[in-house]
Amino acid sequence: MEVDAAGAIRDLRGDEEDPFSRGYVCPKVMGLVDVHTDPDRLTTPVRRRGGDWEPIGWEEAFDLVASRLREIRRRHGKDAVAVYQGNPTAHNLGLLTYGQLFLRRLGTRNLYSATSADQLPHMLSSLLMFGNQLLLPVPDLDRTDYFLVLGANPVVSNGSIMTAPDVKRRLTDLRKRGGRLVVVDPRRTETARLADRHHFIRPGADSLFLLGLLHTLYEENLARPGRLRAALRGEDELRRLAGDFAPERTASATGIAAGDVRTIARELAAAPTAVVYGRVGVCTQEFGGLSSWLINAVNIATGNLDNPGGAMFSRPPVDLVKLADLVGMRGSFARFRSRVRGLPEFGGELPVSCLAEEIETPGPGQVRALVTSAGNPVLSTPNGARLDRALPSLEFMVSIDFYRNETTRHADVILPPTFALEHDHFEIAAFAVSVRNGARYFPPLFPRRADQRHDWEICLELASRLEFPDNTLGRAAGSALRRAGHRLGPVGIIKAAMAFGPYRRRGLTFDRVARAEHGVDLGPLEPCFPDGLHTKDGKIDLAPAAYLGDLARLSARLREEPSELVLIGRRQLRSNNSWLHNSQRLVKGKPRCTLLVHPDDAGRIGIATGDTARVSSRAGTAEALVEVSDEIMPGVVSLPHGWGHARPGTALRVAAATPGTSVNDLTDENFLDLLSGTSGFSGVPVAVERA
Ligand SMILES: Nc1nc2c(c(=O)[nH]1)N[C@H]1C(S)=C(S)[C@@H](COP(=O)(O)OP(=O)(O)OC[C@H]3O[C@@H](n4cnc5c(=O)[nH]c(N)nc54)[C@H](O)[C@@H]3O)O[C@H]1N2
Ligand SMILES: Nc1nc2c(c(=O)[nH]1)N[C@H]1C(S)=C(S)[C@@H](COP(=O)(O)OP(=O)(O)OC[C@H]3O[C@@H](n4cnc5c(=O)[nH]c(N)nc54)[C@H](O)[C@@H]3O)O[C@H]1N2
Ligand SMILES: [Mo]
Repeated sequence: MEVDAAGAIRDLRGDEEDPFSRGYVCPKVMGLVDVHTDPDRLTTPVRRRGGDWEPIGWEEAFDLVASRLREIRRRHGKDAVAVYQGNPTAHNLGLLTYGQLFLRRLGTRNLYSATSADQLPHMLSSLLMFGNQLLLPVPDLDRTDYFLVLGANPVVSNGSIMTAPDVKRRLTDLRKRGGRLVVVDPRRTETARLADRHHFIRPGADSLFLLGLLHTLYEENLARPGRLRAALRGEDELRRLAGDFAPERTASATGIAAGDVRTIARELAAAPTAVVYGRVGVCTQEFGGLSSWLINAVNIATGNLDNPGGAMFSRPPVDLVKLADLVGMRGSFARFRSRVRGLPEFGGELPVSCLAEEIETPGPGQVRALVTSAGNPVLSTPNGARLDRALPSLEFMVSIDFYRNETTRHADVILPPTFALEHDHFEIAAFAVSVRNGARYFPPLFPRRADQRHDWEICLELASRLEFPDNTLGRAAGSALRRAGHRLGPVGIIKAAMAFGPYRRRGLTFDRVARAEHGVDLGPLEPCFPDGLHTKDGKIDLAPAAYLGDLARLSARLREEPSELVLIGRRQLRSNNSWLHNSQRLVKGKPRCTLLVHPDDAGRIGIATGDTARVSSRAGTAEALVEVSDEIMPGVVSLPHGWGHARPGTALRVAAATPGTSVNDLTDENFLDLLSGTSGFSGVPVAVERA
């Protein structure tokens, strides 16, 4: 870090001696510096009075929030208080520890998070096949000979459920050592440009493509599950059902020629090691559940699950899988259903697609209050516009966030935590899904001011005030919790968790990690099955009943006439979901929130680059700037998410000057993966015309 005489940050550089990142830093890093110094960032609590905001003290803010939430719970029951947790939770030690203590212990069924707008299908397949929602397979990127990427763009996203700093170099290395990269995506992405081959696929058709791969593997007698064969259950069933999905039969629905599918299947089987990897594009679509299952099934059928160069499992120093087992959180599915639409619970949470209707629909169990933490669901969830309209009807809303943005502007109180550069970091989640085992601790880069609070302190304080009945005994218990929490802190929890971790015998303690200036390298991934399976019978279920039941929905879709035009998303290097657009240096340049349209479609519609198009879906209408390009598949248009900063009442001056359009004013809360409840951001039917 370079700091000038006035104490301002001039430059941030990577750590070249970090064995893991080798000095690579994401281009968004300077954006973090901008957030740190952003005059729009809140550092003290604020309270809304009508359209005006006034700063208040922490004591007053905590009192207000605790008394309002208590009172609403007393009148309407626990389910009347909903919770939404956003994406930064996963990288925030305080929110992963004390955040869960407060938010999950509110005891509401109306628990929502970005999970159901993201990786839920992967967690579901891990639960149903391996017995624990956190046993997430990770591609062994540095050792594989064949990398088939479906619905992911790691060159831009930097890898997701695949911690792999400088993924671009790793992909180039793969090809240098003679390996092959094949990308299947409705857009010729930045990752596809590095690939040996790229195939367009119709959005939502991945499960048909994957069934075509399985069909070929079985029909041509190429399936070789190898070492894990004895641990498999349901192989005959899988083989039988794949029999119905010959690639010749599904080619028109997927847009991928049968010959190409067969070639990929043969290459997967012939490669010494190979791995199929799928991310957001295969999850947030109509058949996200089936897709995740089938990705695992292909990796198993080719003998690549849990073997070097295939899909493996990280072993982090904080063993989340084991901890989840210990505290009874190995996962759950459809234990209960949402009140209004009957969508299934997963891991104690309900799909975020049903949050708005749970607020709007009267009756017992109606949501009356909302706590949001590190999330911006108005911009990031399907039909965010409907949620935006529903939020003002709440009796009370509190947001733990340092921005007054499209969501938090509806709050009655905003409790701003310190920002990432003002607290320490110990990545639990990232190393749980890392392509190489490791650990790293970062102390804070800047001290916080005395009047600032960390996320964990805010959550601990609210838990202490809310957890117990409002009597003398309750208050004593609250103080005891507060004292214990402050004594332990988030690091105390890490220390305790590491004492249960897999490296304790090798003497890896928190202090050792903290002292290792460049991080600790714990070596390549190692096989862990069948011992590491968490299923009751110790086997991998290749044909879970939930998926078999969902195949009829897929077959019905195969018979339907496809929509003429469908919408997908697009991640961009200088954005991170909705919250880095208040950084001038990240938003400058030509407008990026553009609607990509294929030249054939543009010609038919009569629009050209630079025109404004009106896009409409069942959910709504929005205008967007057109960019004609053949990098997008014919019949598909793409709009990035996280934009739409023109809403009144926010305090984001830079973002408001380059607002863009929110794609989630077009996505549809009724268009989703009905099996898992995951939001459908890909393949939304739309109409486009010249505005
Ligand atoms: N159409 C479409 N929609 C999508 C997606 C898509 O691909 N297409 N992607 C989906 C995915 S994968 C995700 S993960 C979700 C993300 O959905 P959300 O998590 O709801 O949205 P973010 O934009 O990440 O909002 C993060 C919020 O947290 C705040 N914040 C940042 N750091 C911290 C912190 O340390 N503490 C606290 N308390 N607050 C913090 C920011 O100010 C911001 O308000 O969006 C989903 N929405
Ligand atoms: N720069 C940047 N980095 C990020 C983020 C960001 O916003 N900006 N967000 C972070 C978050 S929260 C996450 S979850 C990760 C996500 O990480 P990734 O999943 O790698 O990122 P995406 O760019 O969403 O990749 C999804 C791809 O799926 C394709 N796609 C869409 N529909 C389909 C389909 O039906 N089938 C197939 N096969 N492909 C489809 C899209 O064209 C896109 O290329 O990235 C993280 N990193
Ligand atoms: Mo995400």
